Amino acid sequence: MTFRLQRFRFQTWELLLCCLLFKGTLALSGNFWHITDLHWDPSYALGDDPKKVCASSGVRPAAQAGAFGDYACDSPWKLINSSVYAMKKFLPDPDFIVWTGDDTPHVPDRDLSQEAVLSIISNLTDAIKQVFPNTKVYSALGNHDYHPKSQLPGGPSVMYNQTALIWQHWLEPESRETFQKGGYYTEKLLNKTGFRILVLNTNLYYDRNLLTKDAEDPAGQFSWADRVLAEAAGHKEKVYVIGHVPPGVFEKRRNKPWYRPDFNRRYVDLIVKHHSVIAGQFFGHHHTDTFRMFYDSEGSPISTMFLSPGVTPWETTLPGVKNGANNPGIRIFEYDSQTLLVKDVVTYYLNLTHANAGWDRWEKEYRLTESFHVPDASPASMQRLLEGISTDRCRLQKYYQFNSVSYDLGECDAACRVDHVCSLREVDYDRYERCLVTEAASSGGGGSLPVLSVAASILFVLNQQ
Ligand SMILES: *[C@@H]1O[C@H](CO)[C@@H](O)[C@H](O)[C@H]1NC(C)=O
Ligand SMILES: *[C@@H]1O[C@H](CO)[C@@H](O)[C@H](O)[C@H]1NC(C)=O
Ligand SMILES: *[C@@H]1O[C@H](CO)[C@@H](O)[C@H](O)[C@H]1NC(C)=O
Ligand SMILES: *[C@@H]1O[C@H](CO)[C@@H](O)[C@H](O)[C@H]1NC(C)=O
Ligand SMILES: CC(=O)N[C@H]1CO[C@H](CO)[C@@H](O)[C@@H]1O
Ligand SMILES: [Zn+2]
Ligand SMILES: [Zn+2]
Repeated sequence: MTFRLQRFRFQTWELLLCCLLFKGTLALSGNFWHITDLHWDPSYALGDDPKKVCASSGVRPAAQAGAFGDYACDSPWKLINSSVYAMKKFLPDPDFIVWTGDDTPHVPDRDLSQEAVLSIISNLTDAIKQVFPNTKVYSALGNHDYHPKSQLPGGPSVMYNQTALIWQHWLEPESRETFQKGGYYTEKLLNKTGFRILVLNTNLYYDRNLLTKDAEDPAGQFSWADRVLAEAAGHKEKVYVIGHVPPGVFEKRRNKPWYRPDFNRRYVDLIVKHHSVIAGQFFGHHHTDTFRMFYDSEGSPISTMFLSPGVTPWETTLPGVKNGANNPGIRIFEYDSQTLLVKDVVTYYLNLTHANAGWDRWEKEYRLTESFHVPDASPASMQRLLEGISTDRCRLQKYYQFNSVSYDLGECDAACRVDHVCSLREVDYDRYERCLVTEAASSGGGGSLPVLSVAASILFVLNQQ
């Protein structure tokens, strides 16, 4: 009797203690949504001719077109709406939302205008605002959020002004000032002392941007960021950096960088110099699910850039990419609200084929710590994950499936492994080149890879003629 009573009391204590601990961890823990590359195509309409379903498919037929879209097309409104409501369903009250741009369809400039681009940005903004009326949104410009696309200027522009107006209820007054001058801004994260967010306009560094190609520091953004981060260190702040076009190289095609070389170098230097205050970098543009590592001069991992998957399923037209579509994805980051350390990453997705067949259910695709057996998403853990991807076939395959948001369930072969591992590891272009050589040499299987690439080069040359 007494024993049982004692035991019962003990359990009550246990329960109490447990509750207290649980409350403690809850208080330390926050979460936010990251969405990117929604690419709404207002022209999407089902019909008899698969080539006429959407303007964004170009000359490609939309062979599997359904209510939620097609892998050759950008998002119909139904998919946009569905993704925003899925956010509400899985996490209706996030601390904030990170939205990293690209709202308009992949169509020639002649089919858009300043007004058309602004109206698309405005419509998507309204959709997010309607579903999350009281949530702070940090919004970065993508290269498709401008007309003509990718030509974002390194100085004042009517479009920066108009976009600042569309986003004005999300912007502090001082943010609007820098936004009007260069499309970037910084604020205290959620207006809290000790926390900061840097919203960059890295479209200024994109090699397709002809307006900034001769500029040393377009819109003065680098020197501004350097100053803001130095001040952040002085104030003992922790900082998140968000933007659209990432530095480094695309992982789905060899040797495909985005930034001009000088800008790429300068970006890496900025992160290395200020890594002690930077708790995470969140970017888009790839439409794929991947990440990039940054190291100090001793080779220790010091920062991670998370590249979140896009909502649009649109198959890239970039020459040399095989199977370049993806399922629509959205993602929650869980973080330590005292340090901003990223603790976990949970990705949700819509199987587009399923959705079009009447099963429009967003589902959890994976949780980082569960699927890859890492304790958190710190730079050290992400480095461990990268080493796993590099050396373990199973991990590589898992990473590869998630990379396309479970669209491409095929095998990542030896050349594919090198492309992914080197782009994850080396943001610097020269180091990436060297990585290709050393990783190919360590790929094993003797001469099969060189023979294959020689064969591919010959085919390529033949094709050119
Ligand atoms: C958006 O999605 C919600 C939830 O599924 C649905 O109730 C609503 O009708 C949709 N609206 C549009 C315009 O598709
Ligand atoms: C943008 O707005 C600011 C403040 O209202 C104004 O001073 C500036 O001239 C505008 N710039 C352009 C390019 O329209
Ligand atoms: C941010 O905090 C300051 C004081 O810390 C306050 O004056 C200001 O109104 C706050 N801004 C918002 C948007 O809550
Ligand atoms: C998506 O749905 C299609 C059609 O039902 C199926 O073949 C495919 O395996 C599904 N993908 C995943 C990752 O479940
Ligand atoms: C919030 C909002 O204005 N959404 C509109 C965006 O455009 C689509 C398609 O025209 C409308 O259905 C939405 O109501
Ligand atoms: Zn995009
Ligand atoms: Zn982009």
